[in-house]
Amino acid sequence: MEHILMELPYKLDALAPHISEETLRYHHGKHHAGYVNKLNTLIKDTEYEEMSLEQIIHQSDGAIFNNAAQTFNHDFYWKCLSPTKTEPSELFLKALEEAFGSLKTFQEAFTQAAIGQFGSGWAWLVIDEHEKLFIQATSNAHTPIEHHLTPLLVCDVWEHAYYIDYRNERAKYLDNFWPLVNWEHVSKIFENKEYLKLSTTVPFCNDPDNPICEYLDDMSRQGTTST
Ligand code: MN3
Repeated sequence: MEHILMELPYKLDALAPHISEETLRYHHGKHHAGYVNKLNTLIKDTEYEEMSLEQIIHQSDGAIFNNAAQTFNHDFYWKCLSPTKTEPSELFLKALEEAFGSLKTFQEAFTQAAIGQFGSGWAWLVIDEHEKLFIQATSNAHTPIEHHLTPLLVCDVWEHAYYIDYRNERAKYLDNFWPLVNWEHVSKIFENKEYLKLSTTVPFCNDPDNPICEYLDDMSRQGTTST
């Protein structure tokens, strides 16, 4: 199974001025592509060759884990962004308010987690099996799906995500991350979290009558393809 670089769901210049075309060109075309290519090289003729990304993440370590997890994390990151303004759904907003007080206090706490992550990593909003929403920062390639948590939102805080546009000023990048958040995508995952929980153990749900299955299968297909 060869893993394929996911196509961006928007044009390279669509996120400007918040994230420039040059950043997207490097971040997607060089960094993300680099992880996918490296992964394909590393898994060739190994036990990981026929596994889905999620399976590799759960079963590998070292360079194979790093490149598989970075492939997953970037696929997820691009889908969390949108050039058009979106709003959280009522149901999701209510859950955010219950967990964090308000959308604003959630954003402040998430921003602090993103800025506070020492070195390279990711800031996430995740939901656990008890339906508890929380913010988590992970270092390097680490990802909540290692621990069977369902990610809802992510911000890439590796310097390559913001250095071209904001140099070392991660806080400025965070200010410019919020207007791009695809709340519709985040809300859609939240409202269908039962299926997503399953997806961390069953990568393909294959139910043609279920729209969320279709969506998950699309996500999987965009990351991988059978040869
Ligand atoms: Mn990155």
